[in-house]
Amino acid sequence: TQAIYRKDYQQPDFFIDSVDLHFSLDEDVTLVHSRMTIRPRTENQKKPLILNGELLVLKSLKFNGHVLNATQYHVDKTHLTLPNVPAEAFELESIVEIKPQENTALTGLYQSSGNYCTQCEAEGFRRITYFLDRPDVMARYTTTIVADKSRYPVLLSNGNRVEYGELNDGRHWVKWADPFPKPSYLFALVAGNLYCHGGKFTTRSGREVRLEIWVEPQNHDQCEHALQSLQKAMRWDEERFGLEYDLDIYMIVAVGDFNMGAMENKGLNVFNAKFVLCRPDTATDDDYEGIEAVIAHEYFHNWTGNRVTCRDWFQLTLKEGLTVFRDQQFTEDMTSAAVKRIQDVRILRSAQFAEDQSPMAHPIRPESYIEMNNFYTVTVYNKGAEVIRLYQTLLGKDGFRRGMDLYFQRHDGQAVTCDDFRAAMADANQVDLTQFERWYDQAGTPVVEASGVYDATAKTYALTLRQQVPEHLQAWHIPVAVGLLGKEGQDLSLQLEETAPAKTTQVLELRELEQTFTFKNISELPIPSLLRHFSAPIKLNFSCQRQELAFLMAHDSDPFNRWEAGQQFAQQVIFDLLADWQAGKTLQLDALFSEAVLKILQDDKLDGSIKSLMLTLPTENFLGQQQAEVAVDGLFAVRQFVLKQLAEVHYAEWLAIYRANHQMPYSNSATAIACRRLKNTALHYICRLDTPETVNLAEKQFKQSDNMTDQQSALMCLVNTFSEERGQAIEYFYQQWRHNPLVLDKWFSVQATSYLPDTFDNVKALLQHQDFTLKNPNRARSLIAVFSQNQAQFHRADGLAYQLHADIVLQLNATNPQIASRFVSVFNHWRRFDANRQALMQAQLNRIIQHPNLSKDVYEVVSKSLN
Ligand code: B3K
Ligand code: ZN
Repeated sequence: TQAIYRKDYQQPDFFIDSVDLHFSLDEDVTLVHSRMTIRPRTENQKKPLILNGELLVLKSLKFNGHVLNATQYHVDKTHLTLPNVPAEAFELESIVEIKPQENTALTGLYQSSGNYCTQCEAEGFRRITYFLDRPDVMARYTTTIVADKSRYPVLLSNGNRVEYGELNDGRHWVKWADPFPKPSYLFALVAGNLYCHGGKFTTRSGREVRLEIWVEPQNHDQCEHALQSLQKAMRWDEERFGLEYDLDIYMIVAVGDFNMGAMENKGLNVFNAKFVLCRPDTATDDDYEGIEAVIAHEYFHNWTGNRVTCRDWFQLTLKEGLTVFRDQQFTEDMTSAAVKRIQDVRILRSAQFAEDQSPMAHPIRPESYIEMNNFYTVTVYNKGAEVIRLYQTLLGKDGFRRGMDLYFQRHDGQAVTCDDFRAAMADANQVDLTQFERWYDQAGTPVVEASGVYDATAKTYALTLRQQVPEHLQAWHIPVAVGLLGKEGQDLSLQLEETAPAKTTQVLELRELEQTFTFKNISELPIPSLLRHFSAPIKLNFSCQRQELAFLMAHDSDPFNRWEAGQQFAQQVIFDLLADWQAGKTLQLDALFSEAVLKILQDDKLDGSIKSLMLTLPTENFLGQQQAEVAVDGLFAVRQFVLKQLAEVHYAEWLAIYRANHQMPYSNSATAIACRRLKNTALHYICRLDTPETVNLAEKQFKQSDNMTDQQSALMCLVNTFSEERGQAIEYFYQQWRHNPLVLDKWFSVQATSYLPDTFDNVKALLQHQDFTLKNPNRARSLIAVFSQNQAQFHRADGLAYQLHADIVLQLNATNPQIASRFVSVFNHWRRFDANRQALMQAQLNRIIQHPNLSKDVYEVVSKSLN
């Protein structure tokens, strides 16, 4: 449990140039034979060779062909040390035994549905063989896999298949060679009985690449969307960034047991089946979009991550922030830019801003860690992506592209740092990005206050921006995109200098603590639209009247800010009602808000996806974050009140929208998706009334739909009613889908998201269900993680849900520490609640920290939380 610090980085003493691996896979013990060529970094150095290795049983060790005896090396739980090695290149050969069948942590080599697969990032390769398991050691790999042919007909690894053959004992073998040097975290191996959905892609330089999606045979009919997503991503990266794929084959394997979404191993991605498999009747529209985005993300890593990798794990955002930004841009181009932007900002604000407010807050480039796997966070990923977006906002799309080109020109084949990336952006555009480093080394969400003064005689509008910088920190470099609206809702033309070109959106660069920007020739009192398209990951405070919010909500030409105005409006309304609720007054919905919602409902020009987002209230979770102390019960009650009021007041409109969008036959086009989103948003409002009539509508959709989006939405509605149909639908869905694990996950999730008061009891009962298991991460998340986000039900005042949650964390701690650590993180926010809940959560944290054999993963999170 020792922390590792960024400032302590040192170059490796040795490099490994090549490694030849030989796996003999067996149900009992698997043998891993490795032969490495190793070279000291500097001439005449006298350093011991210290290799990483965990849970390995060393069987033999040879140095330049000679067997070493036990006095010549030292083995402990985490390392193999050779105290005396010569100052020139040498060969080291080892044989170790491992037991993948007992690996429940799902890192290193493990089994899923009887097949073998690997997960090496961040530090899993050391559970396979002794190695310099760090990203700045890049080697050429060859991999031979030997296994029983009938049980493991398919044997895959990175690169190209170069040789294969059969043995006379029923086993066969395949040898793979990867021509690109890579860090160990990108190694992969898969062996099993798998079906291949094949395709191809011709690169813009005319090379043909074979594409293969490997899945368990029963899933053969759920691969086409994944294949098409891959082809789209490959084309897009050529067009947008000039980046072409570099091997002759690209493989994706879907596995049922996986700790996260997917992994970008060179030429052999391993995916959580959830991000590969889909069919209209089993996967929702959001699942389809998720698959396209994750397939693209892993593909984009081939350049941003694999060709240019990280020098050390503190640099993780170098590849993750950049790759998330790239996949966001891809999705913006493939679907709707505004919808995607709103969705991304929602994630950022609900999860990342919350992380910034928690004891786990860290800069996108952390300064220290105990367990690296704890730093695959929304901060490193999603705030990291926002920081990359800032470069593009400051430099323009072309300037950003110039920076990317220079980055690849300088660093292809290298393991580099975030500073190298920033330098490429600065040098390619001849700008000074020194101050920009604050985004990498300062944690927390910057807060900016804005205020404006209109001078009617001078015809100027002066906007003052002030950043609140905590004492130990320095001012950030913040681009704030600004528009000004005239009385008719039109964009005014904006000019800062007489000579500068006028624009309707100006990007202001805030670098000082306080700056005033004066727009000229403004002939009427404007309504400002600030931080358009959320041009920086900050909190912007600008006091706005409800009339102005309603105006922006109806007119802003920036779709993001139009949505944003609606959210702010809703938030004001909810907080005012909360004050009434707390004072015991009767609640009454603000008429102006209700009218603004009606305008959105009736706006024919708005696409259904945007409209749904505009008709969705901020979550309890998000609202709670805006409070000094989360008012769990009050927020729940008030938000339910507003939803029910909107449902009742506009009932006729909801019904009309429902009917108008219901008949559309299934397709996965953007238009069809938009219709389903709008229709299902309407259904949710309608079902708030919980009358026989509304229940009937949901039930009809539930039974008659030909696609999972509609079926799941209807089920969700029914689960929140007190009807008889509720139980029937739950049972019907179970019988229909009990043999499809990904759909069964939805069945658990839907029940865990219910806002009815019996949800905790249901969750407890579901833990005992024959199909529930903590061994499978998707299943565990579908019930436990989903329930822990159900604010009002999870944060019950009696603390029973906390206790149950802690029990589960302790169970998982022993089997899968990565998942345990993710789950325990809900308690990070304990200090934001009332005294009673604080005490209850703290008690569980204390119980966990006193547990013997706590994993590094859980220890790090809980100890920081209690600190
Ligand atoms: N790079 C992997 C994440 C690995 C997580 C290790 N605990 C997936 C991705 O970001 O693409
Ligand atoms: Zn990634």
